Amino acid sequence: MPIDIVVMKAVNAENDARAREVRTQLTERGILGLNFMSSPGSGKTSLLEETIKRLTGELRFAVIEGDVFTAMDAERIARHGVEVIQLNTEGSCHLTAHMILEVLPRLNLDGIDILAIENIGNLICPTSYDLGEHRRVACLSTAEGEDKVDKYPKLFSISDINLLTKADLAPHVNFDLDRVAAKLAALNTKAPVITTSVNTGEGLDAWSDWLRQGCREAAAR
Ligand SMILES: Nc1nc2c(ncn2[C@@H]2O[C@H](COP(=O)(O)OP(=O)(O)OP(=O)(O)O)[C@@H](O)[C@H]2O)c(=O)[nH]1
Ligand SMILES: [Mg+2]
Repeated sequence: MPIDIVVMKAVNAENDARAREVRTQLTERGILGLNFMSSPGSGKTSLLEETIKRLTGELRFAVIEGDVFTAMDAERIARHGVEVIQLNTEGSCHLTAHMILEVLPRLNLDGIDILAIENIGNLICPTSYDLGEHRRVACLSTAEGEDKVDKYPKLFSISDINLLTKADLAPHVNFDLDRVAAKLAALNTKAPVITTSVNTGEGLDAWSDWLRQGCREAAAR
């Protein structure tokens, strides 16, 4: 018997209005706003740490860390001498633009090139909430399995870049990087796909170039 599938979409006009406020504030300052989204443990904070280390002296970062509980990720970022705030949702599976608007005044954004927002680890809820970012960064780690692009397509189809993280683990977890990269490229023809590993440094030059280009565009707005 065919399965009855019901699709229901939430409309969130209030969040969108707050997101526009955030985006305006960032745009006026020439800051590139990034929203990092992916599963828990797929390597968002590790990538941010490695990126900050590599680009120190060239680009200045501020970071908003989203987690359900703990300040662990903010503590990791703070070790790199970067302005950071930890947002705890205490249960909610995503950040909202309202939360970002609330904490923005607490960050010193003078001279900042990139505001990186690490969303709650989750492939579903964050995709429905514009945070006021300019670009959405989606990560998929090899350890999660090849099927995640098919099972959770929305994130990878609305993103501005798709990063295949933990490339160094691919041979150990039966993950065909080329096959998944092709699948992502077909799903989202506008977003580049970059294979990365913070352990080997693979892909981090291309990722840094993508950030540099985004910053040039943000400064020219
Ligand atoms: N082998 C390998 N391990 C990695 C890589 N990147 C991150 N890891 C490891 O993956 C684990 C999770 O990384 P995090 O950076 O904390 O992941 P996250 O996406 O920020 O996790 P949440 O904030 O909980 O959603 C850590 O033990 C990292 O050391 C990588 O490129 N290769
Ligand atoms: Mg993290």
